[in-house]
Amino acid sequence: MTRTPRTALTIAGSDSGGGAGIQADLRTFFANGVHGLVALTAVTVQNSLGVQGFSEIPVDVVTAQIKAVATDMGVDAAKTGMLATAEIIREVAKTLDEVEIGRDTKTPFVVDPVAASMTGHALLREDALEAIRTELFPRATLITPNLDEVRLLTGVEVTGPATQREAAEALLGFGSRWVLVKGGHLYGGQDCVDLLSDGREFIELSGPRYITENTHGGGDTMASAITATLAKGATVPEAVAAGKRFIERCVAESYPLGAGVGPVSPFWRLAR
Ligand code: PXL
Repeated sequence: MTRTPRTALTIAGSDSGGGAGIQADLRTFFANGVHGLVALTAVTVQNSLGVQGFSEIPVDVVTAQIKAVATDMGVDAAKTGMLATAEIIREVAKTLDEVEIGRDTKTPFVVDPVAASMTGHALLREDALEAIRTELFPRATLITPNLDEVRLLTGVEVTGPATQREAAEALLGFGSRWVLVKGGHLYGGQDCVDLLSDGREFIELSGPRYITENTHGGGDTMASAITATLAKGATVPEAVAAGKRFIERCVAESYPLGAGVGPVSPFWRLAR
């Protein structure tokens, strides 16, 4: 018998194209040496050209999945991705309190505030954005918005270091312990600069920008790598630095698939 690995739970949707959502999360968890657990929230119908629609999982089934794994197998860190509806968000928040996952517990909780796919298709019903702010952010150890999500959540248009810091401060106002404002969508610079802050420290993380069209699942993969590293006991700054290194390799080794946007590749380690 071998040693039992740490566990990470993803509460997120399925991507039929296999590049984002729980498929990205599970690949990333296993590639980072933790056992992946899943509470499925929605089933999307999509391919490389975009999302054709989605159907949410009944809310009691979502929360039952969380309770089933948390009470028996134990969760060392958790993350949320696509949550689909305000009702799912509210019930997930309550359930996380019950099983003691979140910023004031021993189990770190990462919120990736997924609102839309890269091609602009909504992955959240309209009233759900407010629920993310009020129900999830106060329970989060770390939130990981991209610049589109920053604009939707705060109204701040990030155009450089000063507005990136302004966005971080505005987002921390919703109550998460840490925020990572990802600068990858800020085109123009040679590097991708992310800003991590808890309101006291402001840590800039800079890395190379790889020129590729194939970045589907990038946000999910980075948040999952951070979550896996937290599950292994790292601090938030350590986990974010590790997540950034991981996503850089995944983007560098992304591949074309279908006529549209191909996926990042979290299996670069295993393939070598
Ligand atoms: O990358 C955001 C995302 C999250 N979850 C699911 C998705 C997508 C993007 O398409 O399909 C299920």
